[in-house]
Amino acid sequence: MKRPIYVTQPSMPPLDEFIPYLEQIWDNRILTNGGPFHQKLEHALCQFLGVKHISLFTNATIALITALQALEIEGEVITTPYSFVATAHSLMWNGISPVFVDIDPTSLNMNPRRIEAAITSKTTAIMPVHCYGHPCEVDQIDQIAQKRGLKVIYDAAHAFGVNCHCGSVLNHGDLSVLSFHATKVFNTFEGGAIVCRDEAMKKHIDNLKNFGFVNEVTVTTAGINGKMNEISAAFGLLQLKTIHDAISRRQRIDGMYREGLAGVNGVRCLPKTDEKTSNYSYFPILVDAKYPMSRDSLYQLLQQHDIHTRRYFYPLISTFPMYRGLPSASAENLPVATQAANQILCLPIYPALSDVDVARIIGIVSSGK
Ligand code: T4K
Repeated sequence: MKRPIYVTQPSMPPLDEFIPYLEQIWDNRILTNGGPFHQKLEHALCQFLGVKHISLFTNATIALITALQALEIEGEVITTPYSFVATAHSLMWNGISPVFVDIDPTSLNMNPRRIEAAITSKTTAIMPVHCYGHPCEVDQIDQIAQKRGLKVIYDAAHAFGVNCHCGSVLNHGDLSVLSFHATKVFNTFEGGAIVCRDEAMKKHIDNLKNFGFVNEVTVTTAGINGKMNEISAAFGLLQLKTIHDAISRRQRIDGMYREGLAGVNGVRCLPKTDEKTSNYSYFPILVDAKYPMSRDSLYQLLQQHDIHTRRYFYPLISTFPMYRGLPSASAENLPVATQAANQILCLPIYPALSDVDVARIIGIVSSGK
């Protein structure tokens, strides 16, 4: 039976290659709390990603919440409405008010030219998102933050292995947060991480993710339980072995879509990136009025073919009930994000997606039937 096609599917190494990892876990009976696979994965990821310190987490949402705690952020934080809802929720869980600024029409990342006008006496930080794994305008954002004395926490949930002009994009800002959810380029079933540059901060974050314990009898902060378990960490180590192949396969699919959709009236792809500045985690298209049907009709048409796309990120975070009353949440303040949310469609992209299926998707999008 033919399987449905999803917007993404996790990369799954052969099961028999995972068995030896499970045997070790069964053998030593350390299931969590910073066990041997956890230590190994932190080390391996620092090397692979080109970052100094990494703290593994149970998921990116808890990591974002903890990152804000680690930097003692309060008051207002400037962020983007064009993201997964966890970005703004992490602020709310810390009693912080999100202030939404519009996005850039080309990259769909936070528009740095909108930041300064949104700063008030209560602003303490900026939380941009490297949307679809495309680097934000990091130099401009970091410069504004420095000039105005603000912290920067990058939501880098999509940006595993992504570089900008000066190396890993994860080295920008005060902290960066990755997601290793099943739907991501690199996954540990559920998982996430905070990247930081100095050892004292890494210790502080490790302390926060372990209830605030510094030793058996001493609790110094009101921490949380954010630890990654050993099965997830072992799965991550196994995934790392094939990550280059997985990203290359995604790059090929990206190339096929770009070529196949180039002449389709009313369909726009985001600017082409290379293997340094992209991990090809998503393939977003913008469907405008020149296309023979609406974005939602195309979404439904694909569904009729058992192809399940996603409208990341529609609806905008700023339209959800807990945010829509904020002054910065109005559609007039966010015209570019509002338009993008109404036009966006993320097409399937994952290593196991065959060339034949990619060609079939291109055919449906091109012909509208
Ligand atoms: N910041 C940003 C910018 C994010 O995008 C995210 C998460 C976060 C923070 C928070 O990270 P975590 O706390 O999750 O680590 C998905 C993911 O659940 C979510 O992690 C992700 N962003 C978001 C963009 O996408 P849904 O509701 O679209 O997921 P779901 O379950 O509908 O999955 C999409 C498709 O993937 C399914 O149609 C089938 C396929 N799939 C999914 C799962 C879970 C599989 O084939 N296997 C699976 O195990 O949110």
